[in-house]
Amino acid sequence: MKPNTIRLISAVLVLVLASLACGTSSTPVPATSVPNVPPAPTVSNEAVNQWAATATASSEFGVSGWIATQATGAPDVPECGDNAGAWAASSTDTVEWLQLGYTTPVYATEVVIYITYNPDYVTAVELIEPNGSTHTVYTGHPTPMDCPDKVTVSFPKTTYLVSGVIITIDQTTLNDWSEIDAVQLTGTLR
Ligand SMILES: [Ca+2]
Repeated sequence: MKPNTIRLISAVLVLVLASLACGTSSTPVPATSVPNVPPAPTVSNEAVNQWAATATASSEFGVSGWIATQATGAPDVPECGDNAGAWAASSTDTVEWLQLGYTTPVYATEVVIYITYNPDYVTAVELIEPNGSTHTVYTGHPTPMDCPDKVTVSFPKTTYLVSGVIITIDQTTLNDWSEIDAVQLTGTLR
């Protein structure tokens, strides 16, 4: 082989190798993953548990302790007994009501009443729609129970939104206070 031919072949080989090397490094890597796209906002159908945000009552025993708003928020009475962290009426032998408001209206399925002194004198539980309409979901007679007690009132999911609860207690046969520490509302957003 002539030297010129050898040089020509060598030059071609160098060019081919160089182009292969360049091609390898510059070839775009095909996309193998889909970019993260945030899911469209959806209304969850999971249960929402809420503690009361507001509370009023037919009467209140104290000026800071035992007032209606002591039944807002999560339970904070550590053990059964007469405790200022719960709501108590002004008298011990009356029929009284406690009305609670919740931040997020839900299609309700359950109300749980935390009673930390003299349960269970609950005689009615009503649900309140945002427009003020009320629906009775529980009625009963005063039935003394061990203290403390959670009175759970479950019912088929409402067809209307619920933003409040009214609890009626009957202390006429008790002649002592029946105190409510907290009230949880459970439901779904749709
Ligand atoms: Ca409380």
